[in-house]
Amino acid sequence: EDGYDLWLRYKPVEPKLRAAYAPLTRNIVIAESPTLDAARTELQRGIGGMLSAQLPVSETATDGSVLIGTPKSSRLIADLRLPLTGLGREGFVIESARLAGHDVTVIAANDDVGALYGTFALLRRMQTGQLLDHLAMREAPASGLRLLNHWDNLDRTVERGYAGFSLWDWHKLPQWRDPRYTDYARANASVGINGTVLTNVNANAQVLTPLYLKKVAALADTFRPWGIRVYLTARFSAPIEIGHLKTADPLAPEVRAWWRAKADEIYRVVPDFGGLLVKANSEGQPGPQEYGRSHADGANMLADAMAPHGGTVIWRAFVYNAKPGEDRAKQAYEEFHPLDGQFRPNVMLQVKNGPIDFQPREPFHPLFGQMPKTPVVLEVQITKEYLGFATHLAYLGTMWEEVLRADTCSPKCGTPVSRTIAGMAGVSNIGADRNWTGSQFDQANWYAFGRLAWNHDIAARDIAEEWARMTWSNNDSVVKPVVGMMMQSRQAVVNYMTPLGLHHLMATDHHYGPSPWVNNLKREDWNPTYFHRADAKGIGFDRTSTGSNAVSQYAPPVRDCFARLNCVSDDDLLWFHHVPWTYRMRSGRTLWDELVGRYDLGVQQVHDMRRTWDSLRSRIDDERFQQVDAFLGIQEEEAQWWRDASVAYFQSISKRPLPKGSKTPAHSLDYYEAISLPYVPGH
Ligand code: BDP
Repeated sequence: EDGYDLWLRYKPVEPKLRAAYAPLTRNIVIAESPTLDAARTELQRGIGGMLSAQLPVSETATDGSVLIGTPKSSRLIADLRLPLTGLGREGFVIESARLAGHDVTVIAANDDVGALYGTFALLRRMQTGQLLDHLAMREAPASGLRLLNHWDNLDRTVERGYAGFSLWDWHKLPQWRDPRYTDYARANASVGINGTVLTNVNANAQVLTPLYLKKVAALADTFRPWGIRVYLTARFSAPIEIGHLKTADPLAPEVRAWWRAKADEIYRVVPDFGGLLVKANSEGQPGPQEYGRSHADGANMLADAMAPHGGTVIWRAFVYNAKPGEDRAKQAYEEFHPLDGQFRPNVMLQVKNGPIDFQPREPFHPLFGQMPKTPVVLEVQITKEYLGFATHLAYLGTMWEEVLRADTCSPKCGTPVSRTIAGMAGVSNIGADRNWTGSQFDQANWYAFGRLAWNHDIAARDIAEEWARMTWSNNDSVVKPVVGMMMQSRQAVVNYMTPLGLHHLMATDHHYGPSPWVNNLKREDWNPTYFHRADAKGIGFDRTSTGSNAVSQYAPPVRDCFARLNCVSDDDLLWFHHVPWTYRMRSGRTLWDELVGRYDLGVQQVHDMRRTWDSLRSRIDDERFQQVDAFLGIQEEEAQWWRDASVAYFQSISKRPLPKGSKTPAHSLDYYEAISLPYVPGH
């Protein structure tokens, strides 16, 4: 058990369940197609593992048959006349049915891929110990785009990757198709992920050359049966770099022609290519603004090239180059809000969950709900760039649930972010490590991303429980403590890194460890001091009308709440307000005491997780147990480091005594400021 099998372990179930499942899974009635073959092999693998039984293919239905397919692929399913309308291509029904006098289980869909998703849903039921009688399930995805974004470079390094090198072994493709590609696709399909962007948003035009497109095609062929389309990132200056044009101006006829020809070429090798993801005019990436054109001009030009093939252009809203004195949090809204309605129908706008950059906690991005004419994709970061990399245990289901449920009040209150989006994109945490994600618990974030992208309303706790049952054990004595750890883990990170709405206090560039004191970087908005603004009187970024007025970008009821001290939540307080150290919090403590208290709590929470994990020693297989145990040890040390460094620094500014019971940091501030790590992964 090294974690390779993810949540698809298919371990033998307890005898009682085996007795319940066996009569209902005697054989499988299924037609042949690449996707139905995938469904069949997966079900056979699952039954083989869980029930130690074969699942033979049968031509006819008997008692205990599992029928899988579509009305088109199966006469029997067609005759059952199941209610498949409204399910789209990807939805499915699972029903316990009676067929010619036999008790059978039917997994039916309009398209093979829906049948595949239904098969995984049935397997999940079994893996989580639920019964298979009287089934009447009906599911369809909440949105059509459920996309992983790999920030993988062609040299196999991964930007912000903490799980080893890239899975894509470009050098050996297309001839060598690593079997891991299929396992990757299985895992994605099992949670409904239906697209993958293979390359980094900080893009390299080489991937669009014929040499690489052949390799891309090999990956696309491998993923296709599992319902996954490939996408690539497009470097906006590619016409110059690989097309030898003098310009990449989106309105120049030769540039438009070049991209049209490129799109034609891509679709010749990958007929179901998903589309292009673009980061433009952000952090040094080229874009249309260099030619005096807008984001819409750039996106539409690419969209016109893709349209004849049914391809999509996903344009990122993560832009910043704020001028001195301007609030970086406002820039995306300012640039994109006026463009609503100007994009071609095959353009989607991909917006990060919060207005700055994947911080442990941010308020939701003001563009959600406010681009009614543009399909908006919610982008979250699965890889934990700002949450302790692979070693810190932080279950992000709770973070994404928080943003999905945030009320945009656009067009009216009661409109959560989940109801304003057309898809979800997750920056992948997957690499070539045996356990895929760099740690056992980070697998849960891949899993939770897929589940929430499929169904924006499932509770993070339920997802954690499913995952824990499939990954660790179905025994409640394991599930309960594991879920308990997961559910408090992200808040613990917030507490020991950036409590009460603080943000961007991480070390320069690689973002590992605390550096709230940094104030000398070239750009104002790279400096932690720019974000926390601590001074003798208080701390926090005033984003109300007396400050940057970023609150004005939200719908009035949201704006008014964020702007008022008696309405804004403690969690967002210092994001929106500069508050005196002596300010009385809801807890009755002063802000200073509360801040230190949160840092202390964060450390305590990690300590508690460690104790909980230790109590599971005898119930978890050794290899995985040891790794988690060691990582929690690292996390505890580093939580203490974060707490001590931050408290020492803020105390040097507030000049206030620590609250009673709170310990003096182990070292002086100079010691923490002098820490510098020469080699840190992922940047
Ligand atoms: C930031 C990362 C940087 C990415 C950027 C992005 O530090 O590596 O390129 O996001 O999303 O958080 O483009």
